[in-house]
Amino acid sequence: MCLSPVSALENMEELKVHSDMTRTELGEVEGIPLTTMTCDTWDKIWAFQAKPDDLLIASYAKSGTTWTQEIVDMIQHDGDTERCKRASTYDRHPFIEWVLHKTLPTGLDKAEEMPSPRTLKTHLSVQLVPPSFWEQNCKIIYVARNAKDCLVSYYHFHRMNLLMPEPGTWDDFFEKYVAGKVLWGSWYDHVKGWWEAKDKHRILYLFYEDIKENPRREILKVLQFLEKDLEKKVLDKIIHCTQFEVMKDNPMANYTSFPTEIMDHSISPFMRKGAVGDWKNHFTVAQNEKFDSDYKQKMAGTSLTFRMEL
Ligand code: PPS
Repeated sequence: MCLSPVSALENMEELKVHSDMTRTELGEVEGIPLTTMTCDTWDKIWAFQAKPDDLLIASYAKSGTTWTQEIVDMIQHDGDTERCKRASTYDRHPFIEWVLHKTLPTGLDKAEEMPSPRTLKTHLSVQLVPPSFWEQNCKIIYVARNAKDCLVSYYHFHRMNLLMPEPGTWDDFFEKYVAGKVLWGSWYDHVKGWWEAKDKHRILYLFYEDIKENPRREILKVLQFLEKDLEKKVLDKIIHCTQFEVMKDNPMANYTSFPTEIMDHSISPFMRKGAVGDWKNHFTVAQNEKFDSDYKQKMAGTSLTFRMEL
């Protein structure tokens, strides 16, 4: 079933703001910091039943998830922009471990209601992905972004998303991120864990920097992975519509449909800079040295490499 943009919107549950919606505290599942609401529903999340034709888009937070979601949705809908505007990113692709409020449908509820084939989102570390995804041999697209730009983007996201844990100052957040004491845990363990998994499962591992450098080349990889073939003019349209400036103006992709009590874009827009190398505007020289030496240790022994600038 494919709803027209209007009927899909009419069927969408309105996102209500509740007075007890406040910045979340963190709990832990197997040592990974997750929101207390995710921890409280963990048994259900772990028992989630994936289907063989589910596609999972996975990432560490702020790595280009929304961008990848838009690229995938446009491919799945043959470049039909109206169909891709049927609902916000948040409603098009259920976020399996997310619980906004106890009275609102969870990511799992949305996934369960959704007809197949479903495209789902997660920021979970590979070892926390519900086992049915592996049992069903689902396709997974993982997108990774260099640690420094991810940190900067995550800091600003904590400032503007008023349900995220309190970020503290830039210096505080920097320390927490390096120590892996932030929501979804250590960036280092996340990217390395998924990198190892890609050789054992149907995982397409993409890099934000590569998509930025050459979107055509990377979108072609996604097309091939999804076993789709599109005419050149459709591909050109997808490249155009998934550019940063175009997505920034797309209310169905830029998270402006969220109430300002949850995401306050006047503090920092969700579509903030969309650049590679913005970390240079944030890191002090001392922070950069400290980060680099710690990075070397944490990333020793992996074949995974990142570009911090283009
Ligand atoms: S989330 O909340 O974890 O799902 O965020 P996520 O979508 O992974 O990452 C948000 C960052 O990705 C940038 N973005 C883009 N960059 C380039 N091109 C396009 N089309 C695009 N769409 C989103 C977004 O601006 C966030 O990065 P920063 O550095 O904060 O700008």
